[in-house]
Amino acid sequence: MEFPCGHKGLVKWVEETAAMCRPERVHWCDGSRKEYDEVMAESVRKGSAVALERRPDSFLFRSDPSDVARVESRTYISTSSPEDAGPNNNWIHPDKLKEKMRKLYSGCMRGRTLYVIPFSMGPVGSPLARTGIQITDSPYVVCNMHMMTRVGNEVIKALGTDGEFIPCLHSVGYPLKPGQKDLPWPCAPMEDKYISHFPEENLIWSYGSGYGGNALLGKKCLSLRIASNIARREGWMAEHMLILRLISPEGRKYHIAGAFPSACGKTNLSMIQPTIPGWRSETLGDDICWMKIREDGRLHAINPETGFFGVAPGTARSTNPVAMEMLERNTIFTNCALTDEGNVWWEDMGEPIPSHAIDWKGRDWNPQSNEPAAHPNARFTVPISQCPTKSPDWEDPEGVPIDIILFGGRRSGVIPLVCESFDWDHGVFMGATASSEATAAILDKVAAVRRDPFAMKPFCGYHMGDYFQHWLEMGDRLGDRAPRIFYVNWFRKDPKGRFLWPGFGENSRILKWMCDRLERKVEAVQTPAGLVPRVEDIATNGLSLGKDALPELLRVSARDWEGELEPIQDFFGELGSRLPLRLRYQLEALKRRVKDGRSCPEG
Ligand code: O2Y
Ligand code: MN
Repeated sequence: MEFPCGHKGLVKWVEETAAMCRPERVHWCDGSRKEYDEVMAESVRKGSAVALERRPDSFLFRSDPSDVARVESRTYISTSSPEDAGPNNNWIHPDKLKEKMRKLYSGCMRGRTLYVIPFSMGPVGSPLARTGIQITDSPYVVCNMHMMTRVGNEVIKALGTDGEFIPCLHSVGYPLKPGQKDLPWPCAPMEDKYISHFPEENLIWSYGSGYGGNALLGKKCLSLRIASNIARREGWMAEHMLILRLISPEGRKYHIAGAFPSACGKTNLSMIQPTIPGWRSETLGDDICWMKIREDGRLHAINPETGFFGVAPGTARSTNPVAMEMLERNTIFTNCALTDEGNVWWEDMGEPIPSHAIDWKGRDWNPQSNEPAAHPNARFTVPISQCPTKSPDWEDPEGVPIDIILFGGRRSGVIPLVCESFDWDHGVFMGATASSEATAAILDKVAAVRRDPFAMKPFCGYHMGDYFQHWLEMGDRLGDRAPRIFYVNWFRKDPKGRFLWPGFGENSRILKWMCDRLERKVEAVQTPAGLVPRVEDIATNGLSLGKDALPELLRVSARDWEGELEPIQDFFGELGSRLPLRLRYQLEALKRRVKDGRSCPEG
């Protein structure tokens, strides 16, 4: 083994890991394009990837049908005490979990290369950045990490001889016997998959899955689950948020951080093209946001990633033209369909349906086939540098000052199109009670409402009650320099089940209203839910909305909100004594407002 690094702690960890996992060789990644091209070429040669004839420098991987998404049931927060992991996480004691996983790791890389990936989340040298070292036996992970993070020698250099790093160990969990033929997508059976986090020692161990959030450990594991713990200890915030810059016709820049559960159009919003004349926007990130209070007393944000790992199905010129342009070259596709021309295709792509394709399982497919050609969680991986709307400041190591925090969810009724919080604590209550309906595709028409506080339910690496408390304390420190908080719901429907709001670029009209609120240009209407726009303050010129649509979108019915109270109370009840008192007060205040609202004639 060759160790291109003078960091004794790192070398020792790599040596010990190699002794346990028994790879055939060890490769230290330098992050170069040459390295990416070689690892990709090897993946093509071995039959794991297909080079796409119709898209320059682009490749298609097909996963094992059992390994297609994050697996929350196999994801653990392993702390000494189960209370610290909270009811929002699966828990096993670290000693027991490590014993179990060491057995799985023993010899698990036989016949494979162990790659050492030094990576930085955030610009190297930024006061907000963190270093990780991922060990993996997956070439797919190496190529994706190249796009999603800053990989290589500059990270090793910045670490020096004793710098701090977060060890991230990953194996697909499929050792090869001598002479055994490999699979295109090796992985372990579900019962052997573990995505484990040890926040007390900033350590990540992942075994058995090669897919996305389970395997690209810089993303959900480090940047959210482990970072949320570090951020709490150190007084900053690691959030599941997009970052967007909106620029007014006068050139005033507004920075928006937004948390939305999956299937709410977070990536689309991060690449919004405003439809209101004179307004522009720039993309800073679509998934993760690290925020810290700086010397000016404001919250500054960076996106620690360098790429997008987005859902392909539904991405189209009509929904996200920016993404479609970005994906024209140098993109890794996973679980999309392959056309006979050597291109990718997916459902709701807005391109003609091919008369024949190879589906994500590698089978012949035609429009009469009973299954979708692309998996619903098929993905693209692409560098931010290719994004046509990227902000020139997307890599600013100091971050951008956040003016507006958005929460949202997908609700067909009750929740208005937009609502401003009365103050920070009320905004935290909005984030804490955020909810979304599973789409009909998932739950066969029954629109079940699920609580997804701050869109962090699967990603908060500690007790959710303590997380709420951390948000409250950040507000105390920010005082009058705190961003303003808004809740949006682009998905309200009329009684016939049709969306009332057109969404996409038109959402800029709602973002503009928020900016007008910051500038004190418009008043708002006080409702039990919060502060809602006056109909006349939303710019609707050029929109073909029915005359009743906007009043309906902004309507807050105390009667409807009464139905929200019990589910919130039940959800808060699950958090037990760690639910902050200040959120209990918020719930009581909401109850009072709803009761008072009901006694109004229009209640
Ligand atoms: O299914 C996966 O492993 C990907 S999950 C993911 C990927 C990119 C951005 N967000 C998410 C998420 O689950 O929030
Ligand atoms: Mn996400």
